[in-house]
Amino acid sequence: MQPAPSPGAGSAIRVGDRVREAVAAGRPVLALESTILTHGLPRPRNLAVGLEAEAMVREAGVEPATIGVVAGVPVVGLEPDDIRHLCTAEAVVKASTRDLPLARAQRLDAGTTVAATAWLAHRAGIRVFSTGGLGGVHRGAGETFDESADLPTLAVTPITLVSAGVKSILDIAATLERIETLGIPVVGYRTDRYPGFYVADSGFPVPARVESAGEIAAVTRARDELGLPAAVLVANPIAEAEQLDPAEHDRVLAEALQAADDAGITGHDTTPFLLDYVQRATGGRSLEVNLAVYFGNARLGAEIARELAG
Ligand code: PSU
Ligand code: MN
Repeated sequence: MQPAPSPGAGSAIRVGDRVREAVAAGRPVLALESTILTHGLPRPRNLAVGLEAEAMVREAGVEPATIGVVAGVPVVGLEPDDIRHLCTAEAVVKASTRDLPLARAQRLDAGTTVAATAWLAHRAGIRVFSTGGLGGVHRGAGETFDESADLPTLAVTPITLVSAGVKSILDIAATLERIETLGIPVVGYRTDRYPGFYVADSGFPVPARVESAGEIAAVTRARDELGLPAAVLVANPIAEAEQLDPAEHDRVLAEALQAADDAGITGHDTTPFLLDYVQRATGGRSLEVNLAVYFGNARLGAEIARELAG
C-alpha cells in the first residue's frame, strides 16, 4: 500500500537538531502543523499561538516539532525565527503534499497542511501529531470532487493524529465514510460522539471509545505490529462548557457557505475563506474556541507521545 521511496528520497527535508536528537534517543516528540498558523488564524495572534503551543508541549516534557517550508526547504522542527517568518511574511502559500515539489523548486515559504505535515513528520521518525481540525470531504463533493488530500495521505501515513474532528463547514457524514473506506482507524477520546470542532458533538458516532493516552498508545503499537499503513485518528472534543453555542454555530455556518458560493470560492481557498468568515461573524468567539481546541489537542498529543516513548 505504501509506494517504495525513490532513490535519494528525503534528502531535501531538514530536521532540526533537537528533533533529530530526540527521535534518535527515543524521547517523545510531537509534530505541529503550520497551515493553522499561516492560513487558519489571524495575524498577529497566529505567531503567539505558534510559540505558545511549542512552549506548552515542551513544558509537558515533549520536544515540539513545528513543521513548515522555509524558502523551499521542508523543515521538521522550525526554529522560533522561522515560525516568526512564516507568521509575518508577505507571500506564504498553503502546501499540501503535492505542493512540496513546486515550493522547493521555486523556493517558496509555505505553511504545511495536515497531509504535508503528517508525511514530513513520519519521514523524520515522529509518531504523534496534533492539529486543530482535519481536512475532509467538502459539501457538494459529489459534483466538485473536492476532498482534502489529508484523507488519502493519512491512509498511507502511519502516525497518530489528534484533532477535534472536522469542521462542520465540511460534509461530516461523507468524511466519516471516506475515512472508513480508506482504512483509517478512529477513536473517540472519552466520547462516543464524533466531535464537530467548534462543537463537542457533530451528530455522528465514533466507531470506538478510549479513556486514556495509554490506550491510544496501545492502539498505535497494535497498528505498527500489524504493519498497517494508516494513521490512527484520535477525536478529542472540546469541553461542552467551552463550545460554540450550537444554534449560533448553525446560523453562521449557513451564512458562510452562502458567502463562499456567492464569491465563487473554490478548491484550496475554500477552507481559509470559511474559517475567516465564521471568525468575523461570531465576533471572534469561534477564534477562542479554535484556540481552546488546538491547545487541548497539543496537550493530549504530548501525553500520547510520552506514553509511546515510555
Ligand atoms: N481545518 C481547520 N483549520 C485549518 C485547516 C483545516 O479547522 O487550518 C487546514 C489544515 O492544515 C488542513 C487543511 O490540513 O486546512 C485542509 O485544506 P484542504 O481542504 O485544502 O486540503
Ligand atoms: Mn480541496
